Amino acid sequence: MPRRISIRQSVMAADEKIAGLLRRKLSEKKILMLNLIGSPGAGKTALLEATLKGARFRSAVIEGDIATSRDADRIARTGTRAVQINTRGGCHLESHLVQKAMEELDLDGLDVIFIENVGNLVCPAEFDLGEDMKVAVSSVPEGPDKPLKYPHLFSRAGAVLLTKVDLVRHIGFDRGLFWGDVEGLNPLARKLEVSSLDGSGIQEWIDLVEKWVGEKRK
Ligand SMILES: Nc1nc2c(ncn2[C@@H]2O[C@H](COP(=O)(O)OP(=O)(O)OP(=O)(O)O)[C@@H](O)[C@H]2O)c(=O)[nH]1
Ligand SMILES: [Mg+2]
Ligand SMILES: [Zn+2]
Repeated sequence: MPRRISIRQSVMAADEKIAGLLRRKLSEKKILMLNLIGSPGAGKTALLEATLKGARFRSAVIEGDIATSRDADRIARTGTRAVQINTRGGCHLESHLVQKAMEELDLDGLDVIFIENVGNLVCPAEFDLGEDMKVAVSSVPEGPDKPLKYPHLFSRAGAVLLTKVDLVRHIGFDRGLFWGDVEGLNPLARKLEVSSLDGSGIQEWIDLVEKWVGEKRK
């Protein structure tokens, strides 16, 4: 049993080392990398589609899914370069997978790499992929109680996005509870409400990413 623990620790250590290498490379190339994390169906790909249609910065997307290239195909239809990683059962992305995907990208022409992690509110929060920031994506139909029930992601995220806010008038949502709990866990996180369906909040989100791109260039 102790042997098993030590193997796991060495795998984790190797992965952290790769994350460090990726972070250095991105820093050299002045590319911002955002790691989007949220439940299956929270609206991560829809958010990316809306972002890429409206953004002026040059982007690429790394898609993480257990199977299929459906999300990468959706991103490619916006005219943005997308690389699909299939984890074949793995419930989160690890840095060696991101490293492989990055080899497929022409880094010289890029301002931002968006990673869409495997749909999962739990373990993706534990893994460093070399990103500048984890972005928590939580949607209205999931309910407002999620931040305190899944605190690791919400407390580590640099930004928290509440998606599908167009649905509030149909199904209700206690915004006070949701944002109060996020604030309690993570007062420094940027907090935004968006709808990829009606476009509300999307420009504000794009402006925020653009500001981060500017900060990374300096
Ligand atoms: N009403 C509404 N529906 C949305 C919105 N964004 C996404 N959806 C719907 O939610 C469903 C899931 O959206 P996706 O963008 O595929 O979600 P995802 O988080 O990428 O899902 P996985 O990659 O499977 O984890 C789709 O049926 C979308 O049409 C939104 O802003 N409002
Ligand atoms: Mg998706
Ligand atoms: Zn996992």
